[in-house]
Amino acid sequence: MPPKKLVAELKKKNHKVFVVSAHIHLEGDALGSELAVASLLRRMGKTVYCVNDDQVPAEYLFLPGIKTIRRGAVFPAYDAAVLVDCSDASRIGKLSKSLRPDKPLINIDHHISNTRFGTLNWVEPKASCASEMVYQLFEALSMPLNKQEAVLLYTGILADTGSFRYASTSSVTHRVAAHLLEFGVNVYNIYQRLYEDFSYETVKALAGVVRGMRRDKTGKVAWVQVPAALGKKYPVLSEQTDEIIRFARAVAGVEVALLFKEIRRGREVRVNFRSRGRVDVNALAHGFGGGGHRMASGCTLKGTLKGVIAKVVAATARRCS
Ligand SMILES: [Mn+2]
Repeated sequence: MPPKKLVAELKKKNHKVFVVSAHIHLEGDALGSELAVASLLRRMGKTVYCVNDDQVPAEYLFLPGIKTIRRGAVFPAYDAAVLVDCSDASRIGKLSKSLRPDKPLINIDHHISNTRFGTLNWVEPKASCASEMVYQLFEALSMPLNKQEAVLLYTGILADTGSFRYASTSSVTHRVAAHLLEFGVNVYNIYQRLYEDFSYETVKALAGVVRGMRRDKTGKVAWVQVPAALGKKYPVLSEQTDEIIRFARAVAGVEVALLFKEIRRGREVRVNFRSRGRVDVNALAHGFGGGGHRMASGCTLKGTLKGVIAKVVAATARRCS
């Protein structure tokens, strides 16, 4: 449950204007928890601005309230800021520069690598996702959920648990999800929006990425790559990290699956790590300046696609041996 101090902070009368944000590379949990927090605060009588440095992926445009999100690099004037699903303040991108040191910064997150960057920190590494935590925030404030908020939180849970498959899925997760369904959430509709709404061309491109899968000589490390040109042509490829990486993780004998996405051609590569359980990929990503969870993590590295792959695969193979 959220710390009492955090609940009190949200309630403070002199906190009239809130800004709410989440990490770049927006996905279901970031968006679901951000919009649900914003909705909660508005119902408490606050003025709320949702601002993100990154664009909203197409498959999430159905989320209730998605149009209230502004894309920008600067926050408007505010009394308090809430960051959700961020292990570090830098995860909100350029916006982090406009966080005001004289204003409260509320950190709600479930990453084990969280740096406790806030003036108030609520970090639950055991929570399956930030949305599960925001559900508890509604409870702590005795604020009954509405259907829109239930859709947001359910979408966050679905996205971050890999549709209730990952080890982070707990009995709490299922209990929360069960309660959310009581508000009339259409499970099948949300599933289709997230996972069965790709264009024919996109699925063919995805098949090409899977065809390009490689593994090291031990068979413990497998990886797929999305060069910048391909990512630009099919943006979904750079957003559907889990959908792509699961092919590499599905190979028997693989301990760690990797996805390399070239963000800036020849200069910058995003790396996603997924573990089968034995190797702590949070520690692995940490070694490259990133982080995340024990089973799923990421980092961003400078260099060419080829160079980054060689370096990261070698480091990963060492951890697997
Ligand atoms: Mn999350």
